Amino acid sequence: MVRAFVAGLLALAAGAAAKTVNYDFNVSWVQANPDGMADRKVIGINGEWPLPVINVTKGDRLVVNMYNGLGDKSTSIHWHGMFQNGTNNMDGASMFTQCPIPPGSSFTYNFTVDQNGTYWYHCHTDYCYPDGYRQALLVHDVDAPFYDQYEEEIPITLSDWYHEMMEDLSTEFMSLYNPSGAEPIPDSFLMNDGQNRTFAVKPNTTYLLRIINTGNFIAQYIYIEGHNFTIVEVDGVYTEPQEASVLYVHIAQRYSVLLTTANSTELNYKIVTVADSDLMDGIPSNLQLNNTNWLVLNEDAPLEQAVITAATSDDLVPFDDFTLVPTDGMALLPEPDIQINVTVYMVNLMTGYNYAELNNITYTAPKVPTLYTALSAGDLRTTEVVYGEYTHPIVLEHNKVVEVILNNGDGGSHPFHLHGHNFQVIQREPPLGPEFNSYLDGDPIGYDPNNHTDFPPIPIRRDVIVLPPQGFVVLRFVADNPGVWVFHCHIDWHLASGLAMTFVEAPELIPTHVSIPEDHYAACAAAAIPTVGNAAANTEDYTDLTGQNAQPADIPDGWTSKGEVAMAFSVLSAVLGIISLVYYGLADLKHRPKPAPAARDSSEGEVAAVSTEVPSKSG
Ligand SMILES: *[C@@H]1O[C@H](CO)[C@@H](O)[C@H](O)[C@H]1NC(C)=O
Ligand SMILES: *[C@@H]1O[C@H](CO)[C@@H](O)[C@H](O)[C@H]1NC(C)=O
Ligand SMILES: *[C@@H]1O[C@H](CO)[C@@H](O)[C@H](O)[C@H]1NC(C)=O
Ligand SMILES: *[C@@H]1O[C@H](CO)[C@@H](O)[C@H](O)[C@H]1NC(C)=O
Ligand SMILES: *[C@@H]1O[C@H](CO)[C@@H](O)[C@H](O)[C@H]1NC(C)=O
Ligand SMILES: *[C@@H]1O[C@H](CO)[C@@H](O)[C@H](O)[C@H]1NC(C)=O
Ligand SMILES: *[C@@H]1O[C@H](CO)[C@@H](O)[C@H](O)[C@H]1NC(C)=O
Ligand SMILES: *[C@@H]1O[C@H](CO)[C@@H](O)[C@H](O)[C@H]1NC(C)=O
Ligand SMILES: *[C@@H]1O[C@H](CO)[C@@H](O)[C@H](O)[C@H]1NC(C)=O
Ligand SMILES: *[C@@H]1O[C@H](CO)[C@@H](O)[C@H](O)[C@H]1NC(C)=O
Ligand SMILES: *[C@@H]1O[C@H](CO)[C@@H](O)[C@H](O)[C@H]1NC(C)=O
Ligand SMILES: *[C@@H]1O[C@H](CO)[C@@H](O)[C@H](O)[C@H]1NC(C)=O
Ligand SMILES: [Cu+2]
Repeated sequence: MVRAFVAGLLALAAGAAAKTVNYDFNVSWVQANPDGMADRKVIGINGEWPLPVINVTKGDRLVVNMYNGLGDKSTSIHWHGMFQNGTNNMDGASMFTQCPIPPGSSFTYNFTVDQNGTYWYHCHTDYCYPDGYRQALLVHDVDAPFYDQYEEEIPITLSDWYHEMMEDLSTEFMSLYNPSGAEPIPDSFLMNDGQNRTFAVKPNTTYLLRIINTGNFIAQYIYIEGHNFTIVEVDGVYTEPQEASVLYVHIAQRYSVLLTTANSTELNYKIVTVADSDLMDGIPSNLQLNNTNWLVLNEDAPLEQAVITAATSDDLVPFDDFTLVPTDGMALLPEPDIQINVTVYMVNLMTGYNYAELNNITYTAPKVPTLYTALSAGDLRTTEVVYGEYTHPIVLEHNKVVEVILNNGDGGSHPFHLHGHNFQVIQREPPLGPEFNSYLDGDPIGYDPNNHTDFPPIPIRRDVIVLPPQGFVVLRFVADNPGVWVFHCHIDWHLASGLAMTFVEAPELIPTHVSIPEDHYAACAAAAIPTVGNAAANTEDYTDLTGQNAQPADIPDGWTSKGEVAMAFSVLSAVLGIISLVYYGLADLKHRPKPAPAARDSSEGEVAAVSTEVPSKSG
């Protein structure tokens, strides 16, 4: 059946022009119980959940008319991995490229898909996709180098799952009672939005598995007993085939793998997923970290639960994606024109809540979506000042080579995503594998430009990279896509905590590259969000940011360590007569406190690195 579908596309590709794929999405709350443990409200489309998988052929135009029928929540759709070259306003990132679409409003997404591989779509407005608003988007390509090597495709989404609504979890998360920033622990893990999935397959037959982590928070290992994978695509980039037995798929990452089934129909094979418990502050005893689903070769053979020999997820050795090579052979980009050096920190600010910062900025949404500021600021659009301090804007000149040095001052791993591009990953320490947590033993170690291993001649490119605990990654891309692009951690808790910054790329070209349809402005009007002005919505003087949304102040000296802050705020809560509200421990050690503001320039507790001579523009 799938083959018939693909054959139809082949006929199309051979002669006819690319087609338009139309969807009407009426977004509303529906009930679901994917793990069999709790009925809950989820965000459905046209009254259904799981949501529709979107299939397009490379070159197609995708038009999605979305109506927000939720009644009580604003939304948007981000087409994860789509470069939106010339259609920046279709990127779906609320307050970056559009207004959040309020209940009762409609909004049309309309863009062409001229990329390869495996993608997904998800809400990109405060805390919305983990309520179920996410699904696969698959691009079919008859010219894929592995196209004639498989018989059928099998899309596989992995996700963590919560029984409580994001709305309720988020108020516990960002609160005085959670000064350590411990993320809510999921209640279960899903495959294709359910559990105990069976995939009927034929023996000795090759399939293309398209694996996507559509979760909120937790990375998962995946392997299939008795089989290996051959990786052929990551995040939309075809790769030279490489064999792997275990994959580590962090939030928003995708892998396409060829899988040849066993010769015999004697047994069914276990597809095993193991949640990365390193990301969790505590593991509730009833949480099923590892789950079994099955490749079914024989309907009469038993479906047994996997017996996991590894004691913890750390004993599984995953494939290191840094070693992959894109089939298009794109060479290492030259020395950068622009170098951005940012470090992840987890901090407490004056509200007493926990925030995430890149250097000293926790992303705080502007009053006007940044793209609309770029469109309305006239010649000042090329200056960073108009975008406000707390959106953490960096203006990138057209076609310059950009290098991002991303250091991790935190003890957790972070899956970083860049909109509008994929990037070359030219360095990562420690590597994915047994050494992954090895920098946790001492202070964080930053990238040293004078002491690094050789860059790969043909580096892997992808759009989500795992930043190791207390380690670093170095990324390069060309600023060849005029527009406003978010660079952020894809753990939704961390995005909400401010782990994001804004690249404003070739702003002088944005007005000629991007035009905003009427319905996009209408959504803003309905949401009472201005569409002209600087980040503070000032239309008179774009350099005057008075009244901009600002991050909370730093905690004054003397309240410097997170432990003390946690203590102070828990004392405060006790004084207020509020007890036993602390569900996740205050004694969290995973998140490393950032040094006090006064100590930022000293070496103590700082990310150690040698500074560089590259003509640089740093965040
Ligand atoms: C899947 O199987 C496990 C083990 O038998 C069971 O505990 C769980 O409830 C099942 N999940 C669903 C959604 O039926
Ligand atoms: C989608 O965009 C194309 C190109 O701008 C335009 O021709 C077409 O009318 C648009 N379709 C819709 C439904 O807006
Ligand atoms: C989309 O493609 C996948 C994988 O080829 C297939 O399983 C699914 O049935 C397709 N969905 C539709 C609606 O065509
Ligand atoms: C498996 O398939 C391959 C290629 O389709 C074929 O050459 C081989 O003989 C098959 N092996 C068995 C045991 O069926
Ligand atoms: C999988 O690959 C490993 C090493 O890469 C090899 O030892 C093992 O035999 C392979 N297993 C299968 C089923 O091909
Ligand atoms: C995309 O697919 C085409 C073949 O359709 C191939 O030539 C090109 O190298 C691929 N690009 C990437 C980034 O995978
Ligand atoms: C299938 O059978 C062939 C020939 O007996 C063997 O070489 C191959 O390893 C088998 N493949 C699997 C997946 O069992
Ligand atoms: C598998 O899950 C069980 C229960 O959740 C846990 O005790 C065990 O350590 C897990 N194994 C791995 C490898 O995570
Ligand atoms: C961050 O540091 C820079 C340079 O020291 C300073 O100019 C800026 O005001 C700081 N921003 C915040 C939000 O603290
Ligand atoms: C260079 O880096 C290596 C590996 O990270 C480290 O062991 C070594 O001490 C560093 N050398 C210098 C001179 O900093
Ligand atoms: C965007 O399109 C321009 C012009 O066709 C091209 O040069 C550039 O490489 C594209 N960038 C991306 C990220 O697709
Ligand atoms: C990056 O910034 C950090 C903190 O300001 C500094 O210690 C480090 O030397 C810088 N690294 C590079 C490569 O510029
Ligand atoms: Cu993160």
